[in-house]
Amino acid sequence: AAIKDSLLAQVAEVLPSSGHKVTIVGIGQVGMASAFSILAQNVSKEVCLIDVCADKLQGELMDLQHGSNFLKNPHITASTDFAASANSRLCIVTAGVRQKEGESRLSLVQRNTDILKNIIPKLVEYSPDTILLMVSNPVDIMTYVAWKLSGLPKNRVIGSGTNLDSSRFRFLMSQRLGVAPTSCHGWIIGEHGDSSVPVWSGVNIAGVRLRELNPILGTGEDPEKWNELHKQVVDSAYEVIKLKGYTSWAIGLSTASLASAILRNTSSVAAVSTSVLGEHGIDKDVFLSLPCVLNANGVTSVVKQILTPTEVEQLQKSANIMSDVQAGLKF
Ligand code: 6V0
Repeated sequence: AAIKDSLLAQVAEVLPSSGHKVTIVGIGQVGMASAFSILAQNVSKEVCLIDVCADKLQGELMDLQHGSNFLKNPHITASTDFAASANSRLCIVTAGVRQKEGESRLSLVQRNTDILKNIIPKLVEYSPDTILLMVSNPVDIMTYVAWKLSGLPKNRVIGSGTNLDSSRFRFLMSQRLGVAPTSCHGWIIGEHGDSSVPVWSGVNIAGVRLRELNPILGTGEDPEKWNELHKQVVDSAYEVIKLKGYTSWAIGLSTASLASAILRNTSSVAAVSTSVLGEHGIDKDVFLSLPCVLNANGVTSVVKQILTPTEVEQLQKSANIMSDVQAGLKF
């Protein structure tokens, strides 16, 4: 008899799935940073990688599998065939082109829309109950495109949105104040990109609103120039891309934290891209980030933030930009 049979007396079948399967489409810098964060934090132990590049898939698969001893015995698969993604609870889409130095996210729009046409219908075919988490840029438009292509209800098509921008903002705030980012409360909403909106009116530590300490916080007149923080957030991706060619670790961690909220059904609030028609007076059918309650049913509520007239105006401007870009899309 084989050693396995001499060693083990089987008493029951192993169940085929944990019910927490995550598929990641696109195994470039962002896809792999997301996969690594999800596995290292044990957000899911069942990860399927999909890409068009078979050799790279095999290489990344083996490299991750060789780390299994340091993880929770994950079940990792990799394929160019979407059949491998079947029965995923969550599909994260990071496939597509990224910005070159100095290029804006919006310039990628038609190229990445064409790529999504080959991806989204297949994901939904194999996992009709899935939640889609879009990361490819321009992420707000790609979330709208994925919603259109998928036929899924809006609550189950989510963009990673300004969760990353908000994290960048909270890091910069923490640097100024010497308080941990998790205790620096500040939200960036709207477009993940050049027209994002910092909600200065709500920025607080332990409920102490910084606007009460300094009523011109975030404006051009503020001698402490807190508005520089938002400028730095907007410039972050340009800066990192100029220095290392791409961004990866922060977006990977951001993606894993959203995946955790969804798979663990936590109902935590995160700034993600969702349908904003009717919110804050927006009359366009576009996706932008607002603070959302995230759980196993996707986005189940949008937090009605109390915004100033200037913040509402900026948000509506973001919505108009998205709507104009969407009007020119061919799909
Ligand atoms: P990358 O390293 O070039 O990887 C892209 C991957 O997509 C490659 O492995 C390609 O082979 C793969 N790919 C291309 N077409 C297909 C297809 N049809 N099916 C499957 N796979 C395909 O890019 P990187 O990982 O750096 O960026 C990926 C996307 O994420 C870009 O659009 C970025 O702009 C975007 N980002 C979004 C962020 C966000 O906050 N939402 C942050 C960073 C980057």
